[in-house]
Amino acid sequence: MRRTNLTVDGRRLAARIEALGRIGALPGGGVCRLALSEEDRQARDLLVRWMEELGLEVRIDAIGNIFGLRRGRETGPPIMTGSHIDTVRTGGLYDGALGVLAGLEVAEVLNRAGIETRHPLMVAAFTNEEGARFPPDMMGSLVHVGDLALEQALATEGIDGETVGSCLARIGYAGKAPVGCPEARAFLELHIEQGPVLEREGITIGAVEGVQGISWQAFTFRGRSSHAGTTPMAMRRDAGLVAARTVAFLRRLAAEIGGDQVATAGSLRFSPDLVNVVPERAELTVDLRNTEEGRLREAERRLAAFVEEAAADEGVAVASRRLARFPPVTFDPAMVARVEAAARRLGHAVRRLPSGAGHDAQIMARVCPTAMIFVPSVGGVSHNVEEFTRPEDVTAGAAVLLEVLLELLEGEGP
Ligand code: HGY
Ligand code: MN
Ligand code: MN
Repeated sequence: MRRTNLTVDGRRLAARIEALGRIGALPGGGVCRLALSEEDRQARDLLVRWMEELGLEVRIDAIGNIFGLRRGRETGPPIMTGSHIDTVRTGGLYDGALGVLAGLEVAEVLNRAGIETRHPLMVAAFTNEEGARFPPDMMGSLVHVGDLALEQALATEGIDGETVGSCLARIGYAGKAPVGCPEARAFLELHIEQGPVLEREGITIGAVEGVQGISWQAFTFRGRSSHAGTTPMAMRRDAGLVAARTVAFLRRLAAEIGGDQVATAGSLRFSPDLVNVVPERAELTVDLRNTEEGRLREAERRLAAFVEEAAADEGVAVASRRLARFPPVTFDPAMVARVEAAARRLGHAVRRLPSGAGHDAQIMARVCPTAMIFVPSVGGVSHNVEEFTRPEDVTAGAAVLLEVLLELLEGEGP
């Protein structure tokens, strides 16, 4: 039985998604709003304006996390929702933005209905969730929960040599509010699935049970540059070869570990990167993920052994650097059950599933009861300019978010 007949306005939500998506819009479609870029600044400015128009009290903390507070009858820890507005280079309209803007939609529904909830509602946009420019991912929420020191985050150097601190200051989002507050009573994140499961099964809502473990490493291979024409093959110390063999090994590694194991070589750069010079240096990133920690560790072990042997065979030195490491996370069962029950009350097909992608909820789960709501990604595609979720599914996800938040805001559960 539904507690109210409040409904979200899908058109209003879609309009905000479109408006935000125009910031960093790519010529052929899609969005590029790398963390702390000029595009991120513009998106942040728009979000802050929307929050202020909704009467939310805006606070920006020292790592640039943006929080919009809607007061309740009682003070104390808020019920928090939200996600991120930074994107990868080939981003879409929905990854992150949906969760933040659906949170604004919930605030607007409550405003228009003149409802004062028991607990405060807080809508969050965490800094640098993607980690694509400045690893690790989920940086803003990690600092928020106290598992990454602010100084260390600010000193982080990005793939372009800039630091988080200098970029944050440049875009004007090195906020005055101390990091780590407010404590949330609970956290609920709406997000696109970014994978094929819900669409393949014709299901509208995912009640996400947890997030798989993530391991990001950067490998630097150092050989010797030499002439492509005069250097006999047996004399080469080809850093590029070792990197390329490692990329090929990843596919075999994922197949042999099996199960949910995935392995990705996302970035590979040679130096001096010239057609007639054997590469003296190769820099490779590896992203390994698994729902089971033990298997993820085995994948890391086998990768390290392969890299060691391949480098030794070629007389190449290798150094590795950890960019991010998150164990698998299980969400609060009662919160997951609330998502499932709310979806059913609203008449939507729902199933439980793990998240293949990392999310701020994965980090917030360390400090409060947390869960996620998924909606389908057309073609299972994301981190791709073709990313798309049907409007009716966007509206359904926001409706489930509203339904569960209303329960939490009136004090049921956490
Ligand atoms: O990498 C991830 O899973 C997320 O998009 N940051
Ligand atoms: Mn995301
Ligand atoms: Mn993403």
